[in-house]
Amino acid sequence: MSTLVNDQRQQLEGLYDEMRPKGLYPLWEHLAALVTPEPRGQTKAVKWNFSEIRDYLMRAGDLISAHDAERRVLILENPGLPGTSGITSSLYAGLQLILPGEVAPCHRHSQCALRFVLDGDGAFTAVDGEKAVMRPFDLILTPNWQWHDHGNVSGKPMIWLDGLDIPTVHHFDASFAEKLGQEAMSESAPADDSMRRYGRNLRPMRGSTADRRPTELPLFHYPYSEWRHSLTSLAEADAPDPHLGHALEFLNPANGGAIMPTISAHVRLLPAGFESRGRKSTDATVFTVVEGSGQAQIGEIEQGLKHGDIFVVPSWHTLRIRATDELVLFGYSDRAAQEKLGLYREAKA
Ligand code: GTQ
Repeated sequence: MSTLVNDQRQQLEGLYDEMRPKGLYPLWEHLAALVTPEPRGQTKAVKWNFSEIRDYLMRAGDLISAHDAERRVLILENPGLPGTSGITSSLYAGLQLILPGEVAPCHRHSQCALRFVLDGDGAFTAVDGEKAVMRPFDLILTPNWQWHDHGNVSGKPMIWLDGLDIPTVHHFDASFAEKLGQEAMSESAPADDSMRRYGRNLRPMRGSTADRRPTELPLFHYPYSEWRHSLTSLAEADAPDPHLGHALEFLNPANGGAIMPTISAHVRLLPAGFESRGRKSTDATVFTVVEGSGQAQIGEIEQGLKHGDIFVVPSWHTLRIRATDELVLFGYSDRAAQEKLGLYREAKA
């Protein structure tokens, strides 16, 4: 626009002034910011530490019950996305606390959720009346519109990471939610029924869990004992991928695709001393450090990594990870959604 002569500029500004109240704007002033040659999001490469959040969460636990809060959760909001409750532009993260004897009452909503256990052992999430016993570093899903309640029958506080697609559902203005009206749903199946039927790359030929759960998403529990065993075996059998380390994606056994329509999740193991090559992708990813320590370079930002850290790798930021000791990470992203929309890209540095 700088080549325009003053008079022309003035006339254009006059035109803009007249149009603005009518909700009309010149694309030629905005095009470069709207259709960018590469992603230019506001999501920042930030990090939280679990033990610090835990202290705040326990203080909240003294002040409000899980029942009164409905969900007693501290939201991890990205400082680049103030007011959105998003940890990335499409995903949400929170840490949820359930104290011994408490129940987070049964509800369902359009949002998909995953739970990744960080502290405590033996609480449960019930999905449509089927309980999954939650052990450290287990992954549990509550797919959209499934009734779910959480209860802590163990003697210790239970804390997990909630990963939801709240900003995505908000973006589409497609949020519905309802409460069951009773604390817990009555049991519809024995605990771990789905895992027994679908958890080992098999599926029942009849009498299926999918008779009462959605056929397209029969499994909702991926125990640490199993995924860690798979990672160990992979690491013993193979050299690490130079960009990812040893990485395994959690799959939906019904179709071999991502665990939920909007969220993908994976784990990766980086051997002690391993340094990954740079890689970037369009799916901003939320990671938590399950085991070990190291260093992440995320674009221009360096983050030290230790057990309990939760950190964000924004879209199209090159990630390099150095493992000091054997490092095990869990990560989730909106890759599942982006692939369906034809948006997903990745590049190696
Ligand atoms: O457990 O259902 O962190 O509905 C945010 C919204 C957890 C849940 C969150 C939710 C839940």
